[in-house]
Amino acid sequence: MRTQVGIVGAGPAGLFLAHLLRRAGIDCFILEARSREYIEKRVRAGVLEQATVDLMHEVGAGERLKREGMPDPRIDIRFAGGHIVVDLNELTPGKIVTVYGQQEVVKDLIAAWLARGGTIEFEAEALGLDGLNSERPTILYRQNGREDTIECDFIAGCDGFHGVSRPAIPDSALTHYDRIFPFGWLGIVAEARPLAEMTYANHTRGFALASRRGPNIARNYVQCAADENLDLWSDTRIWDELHVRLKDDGKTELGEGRILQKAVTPVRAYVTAPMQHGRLYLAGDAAHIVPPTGAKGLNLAAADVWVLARAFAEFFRTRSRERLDRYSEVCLKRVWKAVRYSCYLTSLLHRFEQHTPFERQLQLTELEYLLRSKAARTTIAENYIGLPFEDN
Ligand code: RFL
Ligand code: PHB
Repeated sequence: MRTQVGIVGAGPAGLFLAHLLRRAGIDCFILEARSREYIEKRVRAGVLEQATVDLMHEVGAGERLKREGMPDPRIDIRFAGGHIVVDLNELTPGKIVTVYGQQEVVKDLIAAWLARGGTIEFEAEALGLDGLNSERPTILYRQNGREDTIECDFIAGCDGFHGVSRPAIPDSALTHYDRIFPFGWLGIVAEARPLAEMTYANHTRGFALASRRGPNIARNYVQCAADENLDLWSDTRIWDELHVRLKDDGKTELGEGRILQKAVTPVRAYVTAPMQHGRLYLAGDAAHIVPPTGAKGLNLAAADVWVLARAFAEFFRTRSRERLDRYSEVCLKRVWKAVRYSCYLTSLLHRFEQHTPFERQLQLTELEYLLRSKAARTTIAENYIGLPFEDN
């Protein structure tokens, strides 16, 4: 079997890429290790930058998003010294973000892809990549207990942080940049009334975040240990911590309800450079992850493949590899800005056990400054709504 671009992984990166390639008349083959049901139910991100929303429309998968996406014109930050309102609409005129679950994005992209006659090989796990420095790299995969190979002009490694693509590159060809924060996030989805606004909290007991997935579906997080034992977190304890940390002392703002899902997420920044090797191009979490505080991971995946699709289109139109050769350099400039921002917000909002009183005081002073300075809030807003997708 042969294809122009072999895509490993049907997460947001792989699916957006497939749509963009199809529009450019480029043939691709998508392999996904998990079942369709599994990836459509995997609860993860929820904040879409406007450029990501625009991309959903551009690939013809934006209809439900338009109806059900929740435009979010502001974010709030609560801390001991007060309540910071970051008015996105005012600070970045006319720009906002949209809350829409990642699994809904994935569902819509899959449905639109299949509706156009595309195929996805589900439960087809890539086992290894070969010939990356040749003209015909191959993907070895297993499906229904059978092993098979697909020959490609190029391979797009969109298989997330734990995939096989990045490890297929000789380690000596890569530089890894890594920062593991000494805590995790315990995230829940609950049938409960969310807070009225997307609210982040810096509290002496730790960070908390109140987001949502619908008018009656809350998506909330509390800072916990990196290796937290979920058995120690009864539903009552979770709700109590959320009320305290979000300064909802009278328990009047945040509704409580049945918890549908509970999981711990690591807080980590990681970047590999370069994001390409021979005829393999990494995109999304396969190449980088960011702490969830900035809500950037899914949006970075979309930005990467937007650049990659244009580079493939140029190659297949003109046989010039000029854009492909610059892929990593172009993406990493934006990636590092998102890493910088996500680490900044993480440092600003979390409790660090090892902080000295001096460092804690600096953190509070930064929050106090944000409360008073429109310029400081504008910096947060400009990054939150997302830096432009750029291809040079
Ligand atoms: P994905 O989504 O991990 O998709 C990779 C796909 O590849 C498949 N795969 C393989 N397929 C074939 N063969 C193999 N050998 C394979 N190995 C893996 C996997 O099954 C999977 O389907 O990566 P992608 O496409 O790069 O997308 C990245 C995003 O998923 C990720 O960055 C975000 O979820 C991060 N993130 C957030 N990002 C945002 O932009 N906004 C947010 O609000 C936000 N909140 C979050 C987040 C991530 C979180 N968690 C759980 C890590 C909140 C949380 C809690
Ligand atoms: C979410 O809704 O899941 C969410 C919102 C904001 C973040 C991270 C996750 O920073």
